[in-house]
Amino acid sequence: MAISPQILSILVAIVVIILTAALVFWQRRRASRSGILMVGLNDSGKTLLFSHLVHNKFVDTYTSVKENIGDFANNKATLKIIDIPGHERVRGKFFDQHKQNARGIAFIVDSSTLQSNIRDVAEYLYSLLTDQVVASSSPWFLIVCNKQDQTMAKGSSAVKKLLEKELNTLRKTKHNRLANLDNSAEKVISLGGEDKDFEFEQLNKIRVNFAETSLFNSASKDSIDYKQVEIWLENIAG
Ligand SMILES: Nc1nc2c(ncn2[C@@H]2O[C@H](COP(=O)(O)OP(=O)(O)OP(=O)(O)O)[C@@H](O)[C@H]2O)c(=O)[nH]1
Ligand SMILES: [Mg+2]
Repeated sequence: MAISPQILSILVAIVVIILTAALVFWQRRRASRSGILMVGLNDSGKTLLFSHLVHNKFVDTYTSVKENIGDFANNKATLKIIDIPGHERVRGKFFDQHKQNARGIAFIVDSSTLQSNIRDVAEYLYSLLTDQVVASSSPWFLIVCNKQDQTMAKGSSAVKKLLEKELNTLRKTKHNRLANLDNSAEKVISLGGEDKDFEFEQLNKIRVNFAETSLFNSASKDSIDYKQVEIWLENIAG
């Protein structure tokens, strides 16, 4: 039976309305979340960045055992910055507590030790990007390449390449392992398509940006710089 052009155009209009409503609903939901989760391995600089953003000052930090929570306000909105301890044994618990409210995730990397820590850094990043809640709520994502004052520090484009290469390797090993487990009941989130080498741009729902920061330099306080993080926060606040 042929569908008349009038009915067809009504059907198309209904589909467009439903899709628009879904898009508006999804954007509102993201805008209603106010948490910015600061994550990363221990010693990467999360607590120091938290202190600069929330208290506007440098502090001597110690290994965190619980999260720090504070406000970052601008003229558009107030965001809740949550500094999650990097220690492997506690970070999952704190992340799980706050991930539902994450508008953004800032993943802090010590750019001066990345090469030797690359496996651990990539494993942690992989687990976040393939988290069920993260995959469905698609928060804004920022990779903060910290400790740029150190002479051995990698710049953001080198950090991006190193991470992409390691995530590509991880993706292959994890998928091979899963292929051997045919009774895996868990829903598994995959990291981009596998037809070519992994690039962050393949993540179509999660937009990953990069920033370079130096939060401390014993020789000169003038080199403290976290402007790119502030700009990212301003952009995602509204
Ligand atoms: N040179 C230099 N040192 C930094 C920088 N950022 C942080 N640090 C130092 O790195 C060390 C760790 O910083 P924290 O902010 O405590 O690190 P963290 O990520 O909170 O670590 P955990 O709480 O253990 O997860 C401290 O001694 C900081 O002073 C930086 O940009 N440059
Ligand atoms: Mg800390």
